[in-house]
Amino acid sequence: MQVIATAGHVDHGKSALVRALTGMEPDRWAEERRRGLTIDLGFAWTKLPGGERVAFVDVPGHERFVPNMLAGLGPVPAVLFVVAADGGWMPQSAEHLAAIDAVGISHGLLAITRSDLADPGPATRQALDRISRTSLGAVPAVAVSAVTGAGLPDLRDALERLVAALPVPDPAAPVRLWVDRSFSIRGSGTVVTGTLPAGTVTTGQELLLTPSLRPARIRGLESMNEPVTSAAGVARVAVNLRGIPAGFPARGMALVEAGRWTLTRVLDVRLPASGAEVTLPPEMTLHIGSARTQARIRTLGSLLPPGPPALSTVVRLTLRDPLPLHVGDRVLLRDPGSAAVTILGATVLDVDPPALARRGAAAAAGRELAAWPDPPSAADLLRRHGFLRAGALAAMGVPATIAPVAGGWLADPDRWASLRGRLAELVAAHVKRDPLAIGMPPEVARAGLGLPDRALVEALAQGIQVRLEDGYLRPAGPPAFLAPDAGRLRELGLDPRAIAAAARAGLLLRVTEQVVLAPDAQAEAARILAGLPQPFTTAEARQALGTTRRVAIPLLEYLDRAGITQRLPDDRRRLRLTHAHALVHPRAVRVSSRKPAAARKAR
Ligand SMILES: Nc1nc2c(ncn2[C@@H]2O[C@H](COP(=O)(O)OP(=O)(O)OP(=O)(O)O)[C@@H](O)[C@H]2O)c(=O)[nH]1
Ligand SMILES: [Mg+2]
Repeated sequence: MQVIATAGHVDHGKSALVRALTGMEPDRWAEERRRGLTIDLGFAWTKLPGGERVAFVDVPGHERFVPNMLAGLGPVPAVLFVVAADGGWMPQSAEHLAAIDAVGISHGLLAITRSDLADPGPATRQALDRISRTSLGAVPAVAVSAVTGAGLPDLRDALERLVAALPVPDPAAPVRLWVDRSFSIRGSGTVVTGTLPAGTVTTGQELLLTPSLRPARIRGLESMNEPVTSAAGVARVAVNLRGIPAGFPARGMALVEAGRWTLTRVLDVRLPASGAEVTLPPEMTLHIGSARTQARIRTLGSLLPPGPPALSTVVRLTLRDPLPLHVGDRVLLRDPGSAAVTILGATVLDVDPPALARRGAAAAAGRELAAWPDPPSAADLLRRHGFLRAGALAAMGVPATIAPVAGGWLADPDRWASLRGRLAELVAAHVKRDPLAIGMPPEVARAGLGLPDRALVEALAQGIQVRLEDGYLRPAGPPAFLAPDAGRLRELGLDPRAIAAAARAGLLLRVTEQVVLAPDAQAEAARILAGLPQPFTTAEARQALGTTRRVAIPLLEYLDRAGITQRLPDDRRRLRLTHAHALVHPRAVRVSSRKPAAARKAR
């Protein structure tokens, strides 16, 4: 099934044409029929000669009802553009075409109506010329008369070709059904209708009604007046809802799938660069789907003096009411107050933009976003945000193209690489400041690096010279042997008695009166020395341990006494075999040589 909206100036014959094509009355209200004027959206459908079903959303042409027209046009993939042969191109022809262009609709066809009243030639040429300069491009044109029926078979053929050329949307796409009508049926309760552009709705499914996010279960479904158990976009659907009181839903609300949309009040969008003569008012009406709300406009990166902001390519919008949006959505901005018809289309670049707190942040954001592709990718968003949860990215409508770094977090690769370096520096500095400290608590590192989650610190520590052990971050390898000198020990308030007591408690390793190391230095040294070709010289050992002779020599003598190393007559050393075996599992050595875990717990 496909859904096509009409468009065109008031009284040009849109409703008459829909009636002639479908046999259904699109003007639903008595007042509309009495006045011969469409006020609100009308819905009608038919089967084309080839069997394809097509529904029409018939819009009003009168300028007073442009918001209704936009609500009908918003979610449809194609338009039937109507121009009367005897009327020619008129103001709302232009305004509707501008709206189609702003929404970015690229499929359609032109019907020159009332061709029994005038030569359709001039109106056809005029309309095709205007249409060709928009997102619709070159479209087929058919001259028709709703009164005589002339041209209707050609129009049906043209509709069939149009429908056949329309892309089939993804049935698994996130559901966002903009409500265009709501009513209640005695015995069934609340019903809403809308154009489903993509995705699938099924009876029993639970959706959320925006902006309240009230849960609504689908009790029953109809498409083109027929009960169905599921409907895939593109479709016109009527949804009977459980859990929503009658009178609650209204046009502009949407039924959405949980977790697949971002309900937002602040968004960054890009306007087409259309020259400097257009000046943006401080506030405009934003339309998307069947919704409309007020949007405050802040130009990002305008270098112009104070006053009304000039049209810039990137602006931040703050909405009066939150809307369920995706990155890449097209929104329409309109200034109903302006003398000139102003309708602008904009592409959503970010639905959760960072606050512009710093001086110059707006200009920087403007420059950054101006360079983004259309639509932006996960890489672009991650470059801006640094980190995003996979779920948040999905709710932005952006496919994740890279794997999470930890616990569902995605990271910008450049930011991640530089954070790795900074974490190593941070931990090294921490240990250097206080070599006797047990290590750096990950929470301190998380705060220091400004990360949103501690799991990221743990993931960062992997693959660099930082290890997380017993809940503390320590530099892996050599830095463990940078012993504080006697002066530093005094500064830390560690006199020989305190050192001896701490060593007895397993809180540090007392190699000599002058050399004090971290408690696991002995096991760590043994692990490093086991990696050397045996036997090894004092110089080789010192280099591998990354320390000075002042520390290396007493440490090696200490290891000799502990039976971990053996000093040979030529002054070289080798690891004793038993320990070399044990060192395949470094923890085994640590457990057998000391009892720090218990001591730490006791602290
Ligand atoms: N002679 C002739 N009259 C037509 C034709 N199509 C529409 N009309 C008449 O033109 C008038 C306006 O037609 P509508 O179909 O109501 O026009 P509309 O575009 O739907 O108007 P709005 O919805 O108010 O924008 C009606 O009186 C129709 O009967 C046609 O092909 N030939
Ligand atoms: Mg009408």
